[in-house]
Amino acid sequence: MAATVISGKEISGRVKDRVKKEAEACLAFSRAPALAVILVGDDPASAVYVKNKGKACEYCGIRSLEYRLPADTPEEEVLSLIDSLNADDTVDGILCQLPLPAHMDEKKITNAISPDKDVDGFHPVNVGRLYTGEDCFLPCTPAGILRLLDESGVSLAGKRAAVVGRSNIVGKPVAALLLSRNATVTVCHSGTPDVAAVTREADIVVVAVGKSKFLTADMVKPGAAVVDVGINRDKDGKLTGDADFEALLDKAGAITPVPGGVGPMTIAMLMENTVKACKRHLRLG
Ligand code: L34
Repeated sequence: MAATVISGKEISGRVKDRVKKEAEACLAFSRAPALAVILVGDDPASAVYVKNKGKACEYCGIRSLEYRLPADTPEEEVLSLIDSLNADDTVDGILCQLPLPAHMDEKKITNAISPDKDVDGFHPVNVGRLYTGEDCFLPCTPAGILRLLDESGVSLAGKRAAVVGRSNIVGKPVAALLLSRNATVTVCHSGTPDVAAVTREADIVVVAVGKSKFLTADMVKPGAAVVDVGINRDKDGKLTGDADFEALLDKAGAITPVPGGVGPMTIAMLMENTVKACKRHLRLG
């Protein structure tokens, strides 16, 4: 039986419709939510993602402030911009699009954002809260993955989950979230001798390694749910994920496509976090 294709486009559309209503409530009460996005340099993929974030803000009624800085901007300049945005009571969320140019210290910049405006959920305070199960800003891609699974009726409690990739922005936090939902989680990485042996046991496979068609059909248990976080561009500029989508259609129970899967959910979760930050700042709800 062919796998269910989980549409991130559709699910993110429903999330954004709800966010839009909440943003209207913020506006009626006081002011629209506001998100500041800092983009340093001219990485073409980052430019696309930031553009998509701006479009989503417009749709949801979130005021978007974009700061596009040249690649050779001194680190201190970005830090002082963040300081002024931290101090600005009309700004609810701040994010600095990654990756940053090589001369900048990503940790230093991420840590400069006030935890109560950290709508990316990258600040160590929010990371710690996630791990200890406290209320926090969840990182957008992991939160989007959980929402995709929930909305598609994939249950997590008691299931085996394999996460392939251990980055701070996807692999590690998605593992923590799956664990918090009572899945039994294994995280595989470049030092794992036999990744396939782990993924074959899993009911849910999340793959975030940045290698086109890394997850092949023989690595997946029949009927498993596959979440593809990869965005790779092939020779002709076509987007491909980290999973062999075509082959997995006949093997998986459910699978997310690329594009139109996790990417749009990342953005929808950012919109949710921004409204959450705004409601807190306004002491609303
Ligand atoms: N600070 N940096 C910060 N926060 C983030 O949450 C991100 N991320 C990741 C990269 N750096 C970041 C994003 O915004 C990845 N990411 C992201 C956002 C949007 C999309 C993909 C990744 C997206 O819109 N994807 C579309 C296709 C886009 C295209 O045509 O290239 C999709 O349908 O998957």
